[in-house]
Amino acid sequence: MKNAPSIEEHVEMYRKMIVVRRLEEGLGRLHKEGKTRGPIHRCDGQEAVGVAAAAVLREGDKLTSTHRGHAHYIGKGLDVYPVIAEIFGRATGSCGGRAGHMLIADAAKGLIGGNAIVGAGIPAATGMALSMQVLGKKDVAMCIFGDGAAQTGICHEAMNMAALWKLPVVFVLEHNQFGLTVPSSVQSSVADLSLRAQGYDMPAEIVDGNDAVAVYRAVASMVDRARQGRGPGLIEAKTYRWEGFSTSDMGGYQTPEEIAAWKARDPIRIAYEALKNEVGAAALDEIERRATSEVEEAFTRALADPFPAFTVPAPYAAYAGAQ
Ligand SMILES: Cc1ncc(C[n+]2csc(CCOP(=O)(O)OP(=O)(O)O)c2C)c(N)n1
Repeated sequence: MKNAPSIEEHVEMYRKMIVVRRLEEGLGRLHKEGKTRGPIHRCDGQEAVGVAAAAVLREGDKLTSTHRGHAHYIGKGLDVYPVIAEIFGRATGSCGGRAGHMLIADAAKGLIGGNAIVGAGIPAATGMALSMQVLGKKDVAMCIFGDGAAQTGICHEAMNMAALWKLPVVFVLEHNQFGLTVPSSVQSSVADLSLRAQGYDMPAEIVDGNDAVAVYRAVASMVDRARQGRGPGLIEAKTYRWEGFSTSDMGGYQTPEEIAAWKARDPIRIAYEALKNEVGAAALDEIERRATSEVEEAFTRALADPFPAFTVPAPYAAYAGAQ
Protein backbone atom coordinates (compact mmCIF):
# COMPACT_ATOMS: atom_id res chain seq x y z
CA MET A 1 0.00 0.00 0.00
CA LYS A 2 1.61 3.23 -1.12
CA ASN A 3 2.61 5.53 1.71
CA ALA A 4 1.05 3.30 4.37
CA PRO A 5 2.68 3.47 7.80
CA SER A 6 4.68 0.45 8.96
CA ILE A 7 3.17 -1.65 11.75
CA GLU A 8 5.65 -0.04 14.17
CA GLU A 9 4.59 3.45 13.09
CA HIS A 10 0.92 2.51 13.41
CA VAL A 11 1.49 1.14 16.92
CA GLU A 12 3.33 4.34 17.85
CA MET A 13 0.41 6.43 16.58
CA TYR A 14 -1.95 4.27 18.68
CA ARG A 15 0.26 4.87 21.75
CA LYS A 16 0.46 8.60 21.17
CA MET A 17 -3.30 8.91 20.68
CA ILE A 18 -3.80 7.25 24.07
CA VAL A 19 -1.28 9.64 25.66
CA VAL A 20 -3.22 12.59 24.23
CA ARG A 21 -6.60 11.18 25.35
CA ARG A 22 -5.35 10.63 28.92
CA LEU A 23 -3.87 14.12 28.90
CA GLU A 24 -7.21 15.64 27.86
CA GLU A 25 -9.17 13.57 30.38
CA GLY A 26 -6.76 14.55 33.15
CA LEU A 27 -7.06 18.22 32.25
CA GLY A 28 -10.86 17.92 32.28
CA ARG A 29 -10.74 16.41 35.79
CA LEU A 30 -8.35 19.04 37.12
CA HIS A 31 -10.47 21.81 35.61
CA LYS A 32 -13.51 20.51 37.52
CA GLU A 33 -11.40 20.57 40.70
CA GLY A 34 -10.53 24.22 39.99
CA LYS A 35 -6.86 23.43 39.48
CA THR A 36 -6.40 24.81 35.96
CA ARG A 37 -6.09 28.45 34.94
CA GLY A 38 -7.68 29.95 31.84
CA PRO A 39 -9.55 28.01 29.17
CA ILE A 40 -8.11 24.74 27.90
CA HIS A 41 -9.03 23.54 24.43
CA ARG A 42 -9.34 19.77 24.48
CA CYS A 43 -9.04 17.62 21.38
CA ASP A 44 -10.70 14.37 22.53
CA GLY A 45 -12.00 12.50 19.48
CA GLN A 46 -9.78 14.21 16.94
CA GLU A 47 -6.41 12.85 18.07
CA ALA A 48 -5.77 10.91 14.84
CA VAL A 49 -5.38 14.03 12.72
CA GLY A 50 -2.51 15.66 14.59
CA VAL A 51 -0.79 12.44 15.60
CA ALA A 52 -0.88 10.87 12.11
CA ALA A 53 -0.07 14.06 10.17
CA ALA A 54 2.94 14.80 12.40
CA ALA A 55 4.08 11.16 12.18
CA VAL A 56 4.83 11.70 8.49
CA LEU A 57 7.30 14.50 9.19
CA ARG A 58 11.02 13.91 9.65
CA GLU A 59 13.84 15.83 11.28
CA GLY A 60 14.21 19.28 9.75
CA ASP A 61 10.52 19.53 8.86
CA LYS A 62 8.52 22.20 10.70
CA LEU A 63 5.01 22.18 12.10
CA THR A 64 2.77 25.05 13.14
CA SER A 65 -0.21 24.34 15.35
CA THR A 66 -3.30 26.01 16.79
CA HIS A 67 -4.94 26.80 20.14
CA ARG A 68 -6.06 23.12 20.18
CA GLY A 69 -2.64 21.62 19.70
CA HIS A 70 -2.08 18.84 22.25
CA ALA A 71 -2.21 16.06 19.63
CA HIS A 72 0.09 18.08 17.38
CA TYR A 73 2.62 18.53 20.20
CA ILE A 74 2.71 14.86 21.15
CA GLY A 75 2.60 13.86 17.48
CA LYS A 76 5.70 15.94 16.74
CA GLY A 77 7.61 14.15 19.48
CA LEU A 78 7.26 16.21 22.63
CA ASP A 79 7.11 14.20 25.84
CA VAL A 80 3.92 14.55 27.83
CA TYR A 81 5.66 15.60 31.05
CA PRO A 82 7.08 18.96 29.81
CA VAL A 83 3.77 19.60 28.03
CA ILE A 84 1.81 19.14 31.27
CA ALA A 85 4.36 21.18 33.22
CA GLU A 86 3.97 23.97 30.65
CA ILE A 87 0.18 23.86 30.82
CA PHE A 88 0.45 24.38 34.58
CA GLY A 89 3.05 27.15 34.19
CA ARG A 90 5.92 25.27 35.84
CA ALA A 91 9.61 26.05 35.32
CA THR A 92 10.10 22.51 33.96
CA GLY A 93 7.64 23.08 31.12
CA SER A 94 8.66 22.99 27.45
CA CYS A 95 8.85 26.79 27.42
CA GLY A 96 9.93 27.31 31.02
CA GLY A 97 6.35 27.78 32.18
CA ARG A 98 5.80 31.03 30.30
CA ALA A 99 3.82 29.87 27.27
CA GLY A 100 0.77 28.10 28.66
CA HIS A 101 -1.19 25.46 26.79
CA MET A 102 -1.89 27.42 23.58
CA LEU A 103 1.65 28.51 22.70
CA ILE A 104 3.83 25.48 23.30
CA ALA A 105 6.85 25.29 21.00
CA ASP A 106 10.00 23.21 20.75
CA ALA A 107 12.24 24.53 17.98
CA ALA A 108 14.70 21.63 18.31
CA LYS A 109 11.89 19.19 17.53
CA GLY A 110 10.54 21.34 14.66
CA LEU A 111 7.39 22.31 16.54
CA ILE A 112 7.21 26.00 15.76
CA GLY A 113 4.32 26.37 18.05
CA GLY A 114 0.73 26.60 18.96
CA ASN A 115 -0.98 29.92 18.25
CA ALA A 116 -3.86 31.75 19.88
CA ILE A 117 -4.46 33.84 16.75
CA VAL A 118 -6.83 31.83 14.59
CA GLY A 119 -5.26 31.15 11.19
CA ALA A 120 -1.85 32.58 12.07
CA GLY A 121 -0.01 29.27 11.70
CA ILE A 122 -0.98 29.13 8.01
CA PRO A 123 1.16 32.08 6.77
CA ALA A 124 3.86 31.19 9.31
CA ALA A 125 4.29 27.72 7.79
CA THR A 126 4.12 29.21 4.29
CA GLY A 127 6.93 31.63 5.21
CA MET A 128 9.01 28.77 6.59
CA ALA A 129 8.47 26.88 3.33
CA LEU A 130 9.67 29.93 1.40
CA SER A 131 12.86 30.02 3.46
CA MET A 132 13.38 26.26 2.89
CA GLN A 133 12.98 26.80 -0.86
CA VAL A 134 15.35 29.79 -0.93
CA LEU A 135 17.96 27.88 1.10
CA GLY A 136 17.60 24.84 -1.19
CA LYS A 137 16.61 22.52 1.68
CA LYS A 138 14.65 19.33 1.19
CA ASP A 139 12.53 20.04 4.28
CA VAL A 140 8.79 20.54 4.38
CA ALA A 141 6.63 22.87 6.46
CA MET A 142 3.19 21.80 7.64
CA CYS A 143 0.39 23.67 9.28
CA ILE A 144 -2.56 22.06 10.96
CA PHE A 145 -5.52 24.41 11.22
CA GLY A 146 -9.26 24.35 11.88
CA ASP A 147 -12.35 24.93 9.75
CA GLY A 148 -12.76 28.32 11.46
CA ALA A 149 -9.21 29.25 10.45
CA ALA A 150 -10.00 28.21 6.88
CA GLN A 151 -12.44 31.14 6.70
CA THR A 152 -9.80 33.79 7.37
CA GLY A 153 -8.39 36.07 4.69
CA ILE A 154 -4.82 35.15 5.56
CA CYS A 155 -5.57 31.51 4.69
CA HIS A 156 -6.42 32.54 1.13
CA GLU A 157 -3.36 34.79 0.83
CA ALA A 158 -1.00 32.09 2.09
CA MET A 159 -2.46 29.31 -0.10
CA ASN A 160 -2.40 31.49 -3.19
CA MET A 161 1.24 32.42 -2.67
CA ALA A 162 2.25 28.86 -1.74
CA ALA A 163 0.74 27.46 -4.93
CA LEU A 164 2.06 30.26 -7.14
CA TRP A 165 5.63 29.79 -5.88
CA LYS A 166 5.37 25.98 -5.48
CA LEU A 167 6.41 26.17 -1.86
CA PRO A 168 7.05 22.96 0.12
CA VAL A 169 4.14 23.41 2.52
CA VAL A 170 1.37 20.95 3.39
CA PHE A 171 -1.92 22.33 4.68
CA VAL A 172 -3.76 19.95 7.01
CA LEU A 173 -7.30 21.11 7.65
CA GLU A 174 -8.60 19.55 10.85
CA HIS A 175 -12.29 19.84 10.06
CA ASN A 176 -13.89 19.23 13.47
CA GLN A 177 -17.25 20.73 12.45
CA PHE A 178 -17.14 23.84 14.67
CA GLY A 179 -15.48 27.22 14.91
CA LEU A 180 -16.07 28.19 18.54
CA THR A 181 -19.77 27.26 18.95
CA VAL A 182 -20.62 27.91 15.29
CA PRO A 183 -21.25 24.81 13.14
CA SER A 184 -19.26 24.59 9.95
CA SER A 185 -22.51 24.62 7.93
CA VAL A 186 -23.15 28.25 8.84
CA GLN A 187 -19.55 29.34 8.37
CA SER A 188 -19.18 28.32 4.76
CA SER A 189 -21.23 27.92 1.60
CA VAL A 190 -19.53 24.58 0.89
CA ALA A 191 -19.32 21.51 3.12
CA ASP A 192 -15.99 20.34 1.71
CA LEU A 193 -13.65 23.25 2.33
CA SER A 194 -10.90 21.56 0.33
CA LEU A 195 -12.87 22.37 -2.85
CA ARG A 196 -11.12 25.70 -2.63
CA ALA A 197 -7.76 24.10 -3.46
CA GLN A 198 -8.88 23.88 -7.07
CA GLY A 199 -8.90 27.67 -7.21
CA TYR A 200 -5.19 27.63 -6.37
CA ASP A 201 -4.40 24.74 -8.73
CA MET A 202 -3.34 22.77 -5.69
CA PRO A 203 -4.10 19.05 -5.13
CA ALA A 204 -6.45 18.18 -2.29
CA GLU A 205 -7.77 15.04 -0.66
CA ILE A 206 -10.59 14.48 1.80
CA VAL A 207 -9.92 11.78 4.39
CA ASP A 208 -11.60 10.15 7.35
CA GLY A 209 -9.89 12.11 10.11
CA ASN A 210 -10.67 9.42 12.68
CA ASP A 211 -8.63 6.82 10.82
CA ALA A 212 -4.95 7.42 11.56
CA VAL A 213 -3.82 5.25 8.64
CA ALA A 214 -6.00 7.15 6.15
CA VAL A 215 -4.67 10.48 7.45
CA TYR A 216 -1.07 9.24 7.35
CA ARG A 217 -1.33 7.97 3.77
CA ALA A 218 -2.95 11.10 2.39
CA VAL A 219 -0.56 13.42 4.21
CA ALA A 220 2.46 11.31 3.19
CA SER A 221 1.66 11.67 -0.51
CA MET A 222 1.34 15.47 -0.18
CA VAL A 223 4.57 15.63 1.84
CA ASP A 224 6.41 13.53 -0.80
CA ARG A 225 5.19 15.85 -3.52
CA ALA A 226 6.21 18.96 -1.60
CA ARG A 227 9.64 17.48 -0.87
CA GLN A 228 10.18 16.84 -4.57
CA GLY A 229 9.62 20.54 -5.26
CA ARG A 230 6.17 20.01 -6.81
CA GLY A 231 4.41 22.47 -4.54
CA PRO A 232 1.84 22.52 -1.76
CA GLY A 233 -1.13 20.26 -1.09
CA LEU A 234 -4.20 20.31 1.10
CA ILE A 235 -5.65 17.49 3.18
CA GLU A 236 -9.11 17.92 4.65
CA ALA A 237 -9.49 15.50 7.56
CA LYS A 238 -13.12 15.19 8.65
CA THR A 239 -13.39 14.68 12.37
CA TYR A 240 -15.34 15.85 15.40
CA ARG A 241 -14.62 17.61 18.68
CA TRP A 242 -16.26 15.54 21.45
CA GLU A 243 -15.88 18.15 24.18
CA GLY A 244 -16.87 21.80 24.13
CA PHE A 245 -14.86 24.58 22.54
CA SER A 246 -12.89 24.94 25.76
CA THR A 247 -13.19 24.13 29.44
CA SER A 248 -15.21 27.35 29.83
CA ASP A 249 -17.78 26.30 27.19
CA MET A 250 -21.35 26.11 28.52
CA GLY A 251 -22.26 23.52 25.84
CA GLY A 252 -25.77 22.84 24.56
CA TYR A 253 -25.11 23.16 20.83
CA GLN A 254 -23.83 19.62 20.23
CA THR A 255 -26.62 17.03 20.35
CA PRO A 256 -26.10 13.83 22.40
CA GLU A 257 -26.98 11.78 19.29
CA GLU A 258 -24.31 13.50 17.21
CA ILE A 259 -21.67 13.06 19.91
CA ALA A 260 -22.62 9.38 20.35
CA ALA A 261 -22.39 8.77 16.59
CA TRP A 262 -18.88 10.19 16.48
CA LYS A 263 -17.84 8.39 19.67
CA ALA A 264 -18.81 5.15 17.98
CA ARG A 265 -15.98 5.99 15.57
CA ASP A 266 -13.36 6.64 18.24
CA PRO A 267 -9.97 6.98 16.50
CA ILE A 268 -8.25 4.97 19.22
CA ARG A 269 -10.75 2.13 18.82
CA ILE A 270 -10.30 2.23 15.04
CA ALA A 271 -6.53 1.87 15.44
CA TYR A 272 -7.02 -0.91 18.02
CA GLU A 273 -9.27 -2.91 15.70
CA ALA A 274 -6.88 -2.43 12.78
CA LEU A 275 -3.86 -3.54 14.82
CA LYS A 276 -5.44 -6.37 16.82
CA ASN A 277 -4.64 -9.07 14.28
CA GLU A 278 -1.19 -7.70 13.60
CA VAL A 279 0.19 -7.38 17.14
CA GLY A 280 -2.44 -8.98 19.37
CA ALA A 281 -4.87 -7.56 21.90
CA ALA A 282 -2.60 -8.29 24.87
CA ALA A 283 0.23 -6.16 23.45
CA LEU A 284 -2.17 -3.31 22.68
CA ASP A 285 -3.66 -3.45 26.18
CA GLU A 286 -0.17 -3.31 27.66
CA ILE A 287 0.66 -0.26 25.52
CA GLU A 288 -2.50 1.40 26.82
CA ARG A 289 -1.62 0.55 30.43
CA ARG A 290 1.89 2.01 30.07
CA ALA A 291 0.70 5.15 28.27
CA THR A 292 -1.91 5.72 30.97
CA SER A 293 0.60 5.43 33.79
CA GLU A 294 3.10 7.62 31.94
CA VAL A 295 0.51 10.40 31.81
CA GLU A 296 -0.59 9.89 35.44
CA GLU A 297 3.02 10.06 36.62
CA ALA A 298 3.64 13.15 34.47
CA PHE A 299 0.68 14.93 36.11
CA THR A 300 1.90 14.06 39.61
CA ARG A 301 5.46 15.13 38.87
CA ALA A 302 4.57 18.33 36.99
CA LEU A 303 2.11 19.53 39.62
CA ALA A 304 4.81 19.25 42.29
CA ASP A 305 7.28 21.30 40.21
CA PRO A 306 8.16 24.93 41.03
CA PHE A 307 6.90 27.97 39.16
CA PRO A 308 9.53 30.00 37.25
CA ALA A 309 11.31 32.69 39.22
CA PHE A 310 9.86 36.11 38.61
CA THR A 311 12.52 38.72 37.88
CA VAL A 312 11.69 42.29 36.97
CA PRO A 313 13.77 43.59 34.02
CA ALA A 314 16.05 46.45 35.15
CA PRO A 315 14.20 49.34 33.44
CA TYR A 316 11.02 48.41 35.30
CA ALA A 317 12.55 47.66 38.70
CA ALA A 318 11.27 50.96 40.10
CA TYR A 319 7.69 49.85 39.39
CA ALA A 320 8.01 46.42 41.00
CA GLY A 321 5.43 46.04 43.72
CA ALA A 322 3.53 49.16 42.62
CA GLN A 323 -0.26 48.71 42.36
C1 LIG B 1 -7.83 36.19 14.56
C2 LIG B 1 -8.74 35.61 15.62
N1 LIG B 1 -10.07 35.74 15.48
C3 LIG B 1 -10.90 35.22 16.42
C4 LIG B 1 -10.40 34.56 17.51
C5 LIG B 1 -11.34 33.94 18.54
N2 LIG B 1 -11.38 32.49 18.33
C6 LIG B 1 -10.64 31.67 19.07
S1 LIG B 1 -10.81 30.06 18.58
C7 LIG B 1 -11.93 30.47 17.41
C8 LIG B 1 -12.56 29.42 16.52
C9 LIG B 1 -11.56 28.65 15.77
O1 LIG B 1 -12.17 27.63 15.06
P1 LIG B 1 -11.35 26.54 14.32
O2 LIG B 1 -10.26 27.16 13.54
O3 LIG B 1 -12.31 25.68 13.59
O4 LIG B 1 -10.63 25.70 15.48
P2 LIG B 1 -11.27 24.73 16.58
O5 LIG B 1 -11.51 25.56 17.80
O6 LIG B 1 -12.50 24.14 16.01
O7 LIG B 1 -10.23 23.70 16.83
C10 LIG B 1 -12.14 31.85 17.38
C11 LIG B 1 -13.05 32.52 16.44
C12 LIG B 1 -8.98 34.45 17.63
N3 LIG B 1 -8.41 33.81 18.67
N4 LIG B 1 -8.19 34.95 16.66
